[in-house]
Amino acid sequence: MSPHDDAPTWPSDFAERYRASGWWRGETFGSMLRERAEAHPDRIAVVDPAAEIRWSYAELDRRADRLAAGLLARNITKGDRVVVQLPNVAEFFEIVFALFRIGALPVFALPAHRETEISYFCEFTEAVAYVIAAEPGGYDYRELAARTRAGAPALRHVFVARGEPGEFEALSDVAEDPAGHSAPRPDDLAFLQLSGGSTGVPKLIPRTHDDYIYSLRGSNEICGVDENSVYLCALPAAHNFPLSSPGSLGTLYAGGRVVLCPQPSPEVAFPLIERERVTLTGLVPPLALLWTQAATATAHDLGSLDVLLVGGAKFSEEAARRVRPALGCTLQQVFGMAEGLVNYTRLDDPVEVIVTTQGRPISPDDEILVVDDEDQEVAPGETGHLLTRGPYTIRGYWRAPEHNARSFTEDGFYRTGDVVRVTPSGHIVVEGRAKDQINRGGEKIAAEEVENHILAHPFVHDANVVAEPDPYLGERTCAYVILRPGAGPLKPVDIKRFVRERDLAAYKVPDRVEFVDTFPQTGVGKISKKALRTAAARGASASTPA
Ligand code: OOB
Repeated sequence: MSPHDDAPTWPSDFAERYRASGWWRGETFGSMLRERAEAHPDRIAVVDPAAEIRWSYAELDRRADRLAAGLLARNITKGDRVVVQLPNVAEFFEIVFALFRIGALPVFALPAHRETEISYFCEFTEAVAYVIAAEPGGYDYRELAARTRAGAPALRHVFVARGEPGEFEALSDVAEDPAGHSAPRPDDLAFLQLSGGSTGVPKLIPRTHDDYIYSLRGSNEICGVDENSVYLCALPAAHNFPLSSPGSLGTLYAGGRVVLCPQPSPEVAFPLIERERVTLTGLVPPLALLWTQAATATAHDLGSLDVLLVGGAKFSEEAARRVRPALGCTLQQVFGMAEGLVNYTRLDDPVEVIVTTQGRPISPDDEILVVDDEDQEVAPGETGHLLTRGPYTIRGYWRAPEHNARSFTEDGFYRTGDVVRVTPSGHIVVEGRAKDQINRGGEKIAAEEVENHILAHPFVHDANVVAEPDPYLGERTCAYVILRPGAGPLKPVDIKRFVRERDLAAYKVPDRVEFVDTFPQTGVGKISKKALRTAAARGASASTPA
């Protein structure tokens, strides 16, 4: 099966235009790393302070080559899927570039994912390998791997990148002397990224070398990233924001230095910023708030920091105004999505634009439509649904034809699910969301997914999950639950525990559970999530979380 049967791609006239405009330049991640290693072999590419690792470009290139050879020897080849679930460790880049080089596709799982998510990724993508660290943060991923393998027949290998491999193979034992192999083409898929999603299971986002590298190059230009940049990777490395906006891959593209931060608290990050002379980093709004508070009292020298990117969820104007006074750097708001489109405020935008908008697109070829419920464009400046199409926005999810028919218009625009307006200066302001999702401080939770978990409880008749305001996270989850008649005595914590025990990412466990007798309905008799959200907002201010 050709990759294009799995993933809809750009029509040829668009592809030709994107090439002719110089957006797609025929680069691949494999060739990019090789070129940087040849141009400046000794410059440091990746710093992993916890493991005292400092890999030069030549070292990273050599390691990726050797690992690629070992993967090929294990019959992992072009187009194969490999689930990568690593904390912020140097080996993340080693394995990812090795996979890029042979054209195998990393599937980017997050460290928070548990058996529910990982088995789904392995089964759905028919992954042949799964890469973990043994027990970062005290959680044993080897046990998770053992459970996952039992239900995923295609999974032939589990590689342990850090720590005791136990019954599995250490990643360091995989490396071999390189032999020749064919390289992927620039228009081949490079990896599968995860969608935040609003459906029962996450969808997979197919990105090509051409399109993703263009988004890096564009981001670097807008964010001023060059070979002198030092990027602190504070968010989970595999997420699209710290990966590419401009993130660690953008920094490596520019020949700069990536410093891996094991966790994003000011206590861990500030000393690293001082020691490594970090020039830019990216944070979700709750962390940006925490950092601005901590910065006023810190003894660490944060003077090297030029740019703080904040995105993943709406950053309030009040918080945005505090960034420069507290951290002494320029704020860049980022409104992006793993499906493609990324917007940035520009470094030289007026302060008012930086603190009140979510920026404008990377590319002159990013097409933006703001439409009403009937897909008709609204008047300029009016609020509506954001649709987009462009040189680094996918034309469809991987192996999801039915879903694609809903998430994309007939002429290929992606329905972002975001509700926005565009200012006269062309900047986008995110006003809300039409998709059934909770954005918990940048972590996306599909309501339907959590509802399905609650519905599995034998005492539950029906469940609805909505967002409610939270002063720190922006939003948190509230589950409204109707119990079956005659159900035994049940407390909200019992529902939470039940969901937690289903072995899924902890951030998906509802923050608050409320039992009700009925759900509010709309005029046509459908359950009104809008009314539930209003009720939740009242409840959130009236009660502490159950
Ligand atoms: C980033 O990517 P995803 O795929 O986790 O989530 C995308 C969604 C957007 O559709 C929007 O609903 C929300 O996250 N979002 C924002 C936002 N940035 C993302 N909502 C309001 N304001 C913002 N600044 O979250 C992502 C990917 C690349 C760069 C930055 C963020």
